[in-house]
Amino acid sequence: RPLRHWIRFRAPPAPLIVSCLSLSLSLSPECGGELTATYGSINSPGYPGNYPPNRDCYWTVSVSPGLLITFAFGTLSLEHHANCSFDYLEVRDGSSETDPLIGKYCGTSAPPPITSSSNKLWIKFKSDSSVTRGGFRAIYKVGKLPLRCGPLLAR
Ligand SMILES: [Ca+2]
Repeated sequence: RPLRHWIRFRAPPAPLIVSCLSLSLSLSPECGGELTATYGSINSPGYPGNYPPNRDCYWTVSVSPGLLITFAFGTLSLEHHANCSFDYLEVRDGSSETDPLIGKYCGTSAPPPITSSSNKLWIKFKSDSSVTRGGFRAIYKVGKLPLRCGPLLAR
């Protein structure tokens, strides 16, 4: 008898159904990924349509050692906020969210092209629960290290 009470409280049917529905909706369209080609592009989920709310997308660009990555926006249109606290694109100089922040972007003011200091970039797109815009599209390409780093060019 105590067991029946426990089950009734721990598994209420209605909230379970709701959470399954919202989970499947929140995963489409897909976003994020691991990029290893010498050039490529990334865009917000659903681009050029509005991105969906409540998304967290992660991309890593990882190319051969000795190459640097230049990352440039084609378009940027995210919900505006003074500190980009709602929807934003975050770019870090490395392979994880603990690497140095290059920039956090929102609104429509796309920055000039970014160049990494190594062969890896980490990118995150986040949207909050309300107000969506057209999103972003960005391209990247790789280039060799500056000539002063000559020995590394020998790879
Ligand atoms: Ca938003």
